[in-house]
Amino acid sequence: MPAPQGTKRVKGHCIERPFIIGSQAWTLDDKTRPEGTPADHTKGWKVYVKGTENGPDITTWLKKVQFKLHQTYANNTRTVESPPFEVNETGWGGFQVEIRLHFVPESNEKPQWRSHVLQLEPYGSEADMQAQKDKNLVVSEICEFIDFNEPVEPFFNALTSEDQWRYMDAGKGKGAKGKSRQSLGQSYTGPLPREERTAQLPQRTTPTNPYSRETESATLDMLRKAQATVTKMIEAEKESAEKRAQEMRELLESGDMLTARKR
Ligand code: SLL
Repeated sequence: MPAPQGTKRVKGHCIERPFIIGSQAWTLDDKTRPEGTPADHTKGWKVYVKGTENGPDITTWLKKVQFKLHQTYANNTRTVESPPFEVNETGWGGFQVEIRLHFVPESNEKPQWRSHVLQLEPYGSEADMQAQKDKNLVVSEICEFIDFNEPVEPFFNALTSEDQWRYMDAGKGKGAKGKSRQSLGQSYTGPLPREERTAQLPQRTTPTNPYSRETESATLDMLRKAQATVTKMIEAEKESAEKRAQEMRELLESGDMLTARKR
């Protein structure tokens, strides 16, 4: 019996998409404090899910996002049905935001969870922290990946179609399904020539976009070096433990410890 229409999987293909999960936070002052903000709320913040800069239209695969906030918030599950997928709030404390990604119906995929720590306080090196204080802006972002393994045919077609770049071509900022570039919520630096469009991470880092293969390989290098350092430290530790054990055996054999204890 043939599979029902739209549920036949495209064998041997896994389609991957990078995307960004992040938050921004700032200290409120009289000017930036929204009306009616509770007196104990010291910070303004937003948490978001967005496509990569100049990447394919994220709504090709992402239908809606649910952000589960700390239970101290009223209606703490916030559902965002269209881009930009973000929640703006104020508060006094950081917490872990649970993020449920719902995919377009034609994907036939179950929702997936991701997690993001809402970072309210400056972090990193002294210099980084100072820069964040000067700007009154703490940005915490991660480039995540999602794999669609053997997607069903209609979804495979969408993920490989030119339509996901339509937002770049269209005049007056209107793209596929009439969405404007701005409303997509992904950053955009101008239409890329067709041959430079990629659904993968771009090759190079630019002043506006740190998420590139270049960064990825530098990060992997850093991790490999750190791993080598840890391996060396473990070896040195093992060696010195072995040395101590050997000294202990020698002491025991010489009988010094026994006589010492008897005395
Ligand atoms: C914790 N970090 O893990 C703390 C919780 C809760 C944050 C932080 C305001 C809520 C409201 C708010 O900032 N909650 O007043 O609506 O236990």
